[in-house]
Amino acid sequence: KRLGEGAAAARNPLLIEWDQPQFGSLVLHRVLGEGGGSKVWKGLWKGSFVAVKVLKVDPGMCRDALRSFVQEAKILSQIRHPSICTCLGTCMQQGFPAIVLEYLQGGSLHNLLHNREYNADGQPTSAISPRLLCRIALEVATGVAYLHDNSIIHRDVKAANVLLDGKQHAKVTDFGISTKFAPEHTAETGTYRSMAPEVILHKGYDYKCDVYSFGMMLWEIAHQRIPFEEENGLQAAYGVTMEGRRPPVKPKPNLEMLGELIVSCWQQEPAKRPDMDAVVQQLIAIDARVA
Ligand code: ACK
Repeated sequence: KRLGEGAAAARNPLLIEWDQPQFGSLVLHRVLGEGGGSKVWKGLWKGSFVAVKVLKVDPGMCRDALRSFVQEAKILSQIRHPSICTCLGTCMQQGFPAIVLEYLQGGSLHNLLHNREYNADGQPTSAISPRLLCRIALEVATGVAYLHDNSIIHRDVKAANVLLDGKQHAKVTDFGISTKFAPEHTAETGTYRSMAPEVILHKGYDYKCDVYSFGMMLWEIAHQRIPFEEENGLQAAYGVTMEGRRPPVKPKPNLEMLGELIVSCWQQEPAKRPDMDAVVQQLIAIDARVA
């Protein structure tokens, strides 16, 4: 398949922008995965691999899916940071709305933490170094802090939305439900296990919902386990909101220093959580001390 062919886009009522005519030479190779109404392809453009996120357009598609895809494209094309997956261009042609992203070959942080090889005793065959994990946490924190500085709330900070490049540097992705800050956000969005209580309860929320989700991701990094793994998403959400429950904090060796930060990030009261700049500062200090 080739993108960017067909001047029909110009006559198209759904055409939002066709801002990157140079993507005419982009070739799609294979599907990397699907989810949330879009498919991600691995492609080749000007001799480099790229990831192409294509909205699945079908007759039953709701307007919201298109709206959030356009929102993601807009947000991504306005931002640039070493810890955010770079958007190389967008194409909003009917039948083929697509976002072209840098290709990140290292897989997701979720995959790094949870899909490891185990020996016959159920022990992982190799340990992930605490240094690498602290560096990844710091990189994600700088990416989210950058978003907040640019008035963007990610709203779905979690290990599956952090991808690693060839040198295992972390980049935040998936801006499908990100939003420009407005004081009265109430819509429920995100993923139950990592969603802040105020978001689950449809209360007003702000940047601090990302701090909560970051805290939950930090717990996942420090324990290399899924939070509330014995419960389904709804049970976890009930425990978090109604009972103030959180997973027990007992970090793996050499990651104990993350414990206090985790607890401060997921406080019930958003105002008591640190802002992302403070989280970055604390992670810099931890990173310098980790063995
Ligand atoms: O977890 P994964 O291996 O990484 O599977 C998902 C899949 O596409 C559906 O989202 C992968 N993916 C998303 N964006 C990129 C990217 N920029 N580079 C490489 N893989 C990506 C994601």
